[in-house]
Amino acid sequence: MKRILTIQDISCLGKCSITVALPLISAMGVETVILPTALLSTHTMFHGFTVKDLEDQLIPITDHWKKEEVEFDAIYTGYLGTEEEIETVKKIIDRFRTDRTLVFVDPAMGDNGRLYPAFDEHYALKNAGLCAIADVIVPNITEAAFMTGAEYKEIYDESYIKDLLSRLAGLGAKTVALTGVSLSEGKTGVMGYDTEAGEYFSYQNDRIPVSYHGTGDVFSSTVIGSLMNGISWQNSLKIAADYTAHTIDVTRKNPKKPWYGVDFEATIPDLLKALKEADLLSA
Ligand code: PXL
Repeated sequence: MKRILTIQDISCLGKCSITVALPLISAMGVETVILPTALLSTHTMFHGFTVKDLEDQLIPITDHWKKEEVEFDAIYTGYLGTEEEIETVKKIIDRFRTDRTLVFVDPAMGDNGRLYPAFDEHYALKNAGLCAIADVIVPNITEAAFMTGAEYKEIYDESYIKDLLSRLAGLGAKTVALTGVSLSEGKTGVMGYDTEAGEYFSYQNDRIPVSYHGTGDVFSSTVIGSLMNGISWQNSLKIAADYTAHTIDVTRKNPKKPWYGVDFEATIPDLLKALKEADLLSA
């Protein structure tokens, strides 16, 4: 069984970061080791949340793992609360990376043209430094613009997206994928670029006119889970885009949905079906 390490916060209530990554990636048949960077009562879209920084635990925990000679097939990082955490995470990647470790970075820090309340432009540049050492990165357009100094646009064409992809590639990652890319009216999806093969990949779904918290984490967890199942990066992006769109649709139709996250628990069987079909196709 493949084993991945995911480094992000635990938001006890809120369906994001580790409480999405752990169930989803485990359900996809991949052992998921967690390194919690902070413990929050809820995610930061709630008012009055509590937060306990766990920064001082990161090195002691990983020291212990080193003694146990544990190895990871992938390291997946998500929301990291502070610049210091980013620096520590870079050191941890350095310590555990081998020739066969896939380093996957979701620089979760903003959306819709704005950074989340906890972050500023300096933080975004630190995250660009983390993306530089990754094999695969999956920012949205907001995060890409803040990390590369490009203008954030809501109305754009494919050449704007290709320019963002080339700026992201310039940071250093091998495969770059932009999420929340709309290439025609009523559509949304993902566009990726493999710097080694010089290949683009684009996939669009119908846009569902609602927005829920945690969908970026659902998308990223599904991409890394698919990659660990031996699925190509293009098909992994497609499976994740379809699964995220499907989960948003199911959530939207639930009259009793909580406001703070999506009903990914209800759609896990559909994800596993898609994964099985992809495996069969590539066999
Ligand atoms: O889903 C991203 C995320 C993760 N963790 C925390 C957050 C957010 C987004 O706001 O607040 C604590």
